[in-house]
Amino acid sequence: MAQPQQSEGVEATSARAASEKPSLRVGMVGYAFMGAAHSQGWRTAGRVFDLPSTPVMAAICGRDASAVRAAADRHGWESTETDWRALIARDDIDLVDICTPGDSHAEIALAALAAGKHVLCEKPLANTVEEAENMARAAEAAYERGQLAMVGFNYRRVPATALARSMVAAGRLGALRHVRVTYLQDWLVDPEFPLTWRLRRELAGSGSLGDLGAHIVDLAQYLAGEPLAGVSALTETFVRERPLPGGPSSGLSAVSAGGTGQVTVDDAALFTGRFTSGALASFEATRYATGRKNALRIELNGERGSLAFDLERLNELAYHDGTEAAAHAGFRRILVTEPEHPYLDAWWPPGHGLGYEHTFVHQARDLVHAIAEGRRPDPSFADGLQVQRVLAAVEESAEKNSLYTPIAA
Ligand code: SOE
Repeated sequence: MAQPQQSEGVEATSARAASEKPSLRVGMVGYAFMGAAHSQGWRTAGRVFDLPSTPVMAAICGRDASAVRAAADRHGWESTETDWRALIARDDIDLVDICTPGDSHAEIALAALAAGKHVLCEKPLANTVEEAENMARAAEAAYERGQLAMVGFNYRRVPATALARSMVAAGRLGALRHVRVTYLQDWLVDPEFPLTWRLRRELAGSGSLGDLGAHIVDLAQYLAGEPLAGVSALTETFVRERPLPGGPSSGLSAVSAGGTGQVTVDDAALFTGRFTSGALASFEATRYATGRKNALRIELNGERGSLAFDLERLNELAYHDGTEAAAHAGFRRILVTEPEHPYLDAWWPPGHGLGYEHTFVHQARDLVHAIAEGRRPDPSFADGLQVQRVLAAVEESAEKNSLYTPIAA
């Protein structure tokens, strides 16, 4: 590659470098909270990381023409579509990013894979195990044709959780004994909060279980490096009737209209689990933990040491080395902001931390690399299916009143 002229400046240099790379043209379906988060990922990944191809925000799709136009302008998408089938039919789209409620994940993903596109699908992968099985099967067949399909468990992409994974894999904890994980939010505490799509089983599949439980099941299995073998669960719906929503909801807020409707999902899910190695785990997912906004905490205890992570302090990882002399052993804080840490060589100097949105930048980065290298994406649709099976086992166990429920292989 020719050296840039001194007078070109950084922007001209990076613009020229970008134009020499192949582009990866992205079409995204959905433009609410997750659509905005994924937009940040696609917009930023190629500007921060040296990627093998350049993501181009080619088209964004939503049913409301003026709302999707506004989202395109706000987030920087080149064009809009109001029908996802039209988006998938376009020759100039390489990858379809699905940020819709769970009831449409399977249909859109299957159509996109059949049309030869790569796919990124928000979590949970689907609303049912059957849908997830179809998606995983189609993804496997598509992989043979050179297409990749990834599920968006973005909390794997916090530098501190990625570091934790590498420490577990390197044996720093030894044999795992316990995984303790909670994901607590409080946006449903008010019984007048309207009945948005996240509270309707036919749209969301389940409640806190699929929304938050899916994240912590994936993170626990990812960090442990092994799957759960069985679970025992309790679920509850605290507020069974809510006001109907009065218009489009954004993020985790909504306005109500007249009338009320039935909540058809769980409000909270509490379960224990056993990993295949025999390590024990506990999980709590709720949107009723008053005062907790986005509190995902996980602790792993092994025979040689322990690790603890708190999403509300996401630039830190606590580590206890159990092999040190008792007199000076104890949990210490690793500030995960060094260039040696995962993802951080491309960001700010040490001590200048990252936030929630960076997980979506890292997700886009990792998918672009996997596509260029023809590597199976991580997490794959098969991983998403496995999480779906755990969620189904939790529901089955709760229905049977907490009997230990093995997970189908
Ligand atoms: C709502 O509970 C929510 O937006 C989840 O759907 C996301 O996956 C999580 O990252 C933040 O909270």
